[in-house]
Amino acid sequence: MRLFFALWPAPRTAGALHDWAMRASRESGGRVTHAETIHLTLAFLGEVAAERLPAAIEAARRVKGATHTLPIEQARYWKHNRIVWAGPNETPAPLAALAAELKACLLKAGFELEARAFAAHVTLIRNAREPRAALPELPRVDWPVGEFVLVRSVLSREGSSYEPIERCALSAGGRPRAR
Ligand code: 2AM
Repeated sequence: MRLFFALWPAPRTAGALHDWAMRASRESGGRVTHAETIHLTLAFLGEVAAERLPAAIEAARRVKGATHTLPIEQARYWKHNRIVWAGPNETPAPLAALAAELKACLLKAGFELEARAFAAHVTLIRNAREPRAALPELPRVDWPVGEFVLVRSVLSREGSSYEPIERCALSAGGRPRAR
């Protein structure tokens, strides 16, 4: 099965991003991500044997991340993969820590991950062309992050569909730092 870990926004956040993407697609064309499938990937596992699923869940449960707010402040076009994405100007420290700890737990559990660094981005339009004019201004979006999700991605001719497998709650203080 094809697995990845992600932050999944509440409908209000997803709706605001989707509405913006619909307007932005006037400049870029392409396929706008449905509101229900908008997400921010934390770690991409790719194809994993079904019997390894419990190990992925166990690794995720070891992660003690902190709840935080993720501001979506910039939108850009990436030529190399033809997407329009939105994300924070700088990755919030609790999000960077969450992605790093998750990666460490997955590696320890024997999963293979891509070497490339974590880049906090939300893909909002795929198969986009370079926007002809400036993208519309983003609405103010402060995404409340209270959990992360292990997701199964099922590819079909209509695109990917996503099935949440396990939700892992973050806590207000995260893990108390060792002194
Ligand atoms: P993207 O949004 O930038 O395309 C599910 O495929 C999610 O995992 C997508 O959000 C995708 O990012 C991300 N992802 C990261 N690495 C990937 C890879 N090598 N192949 C496919 N998707 C990947």
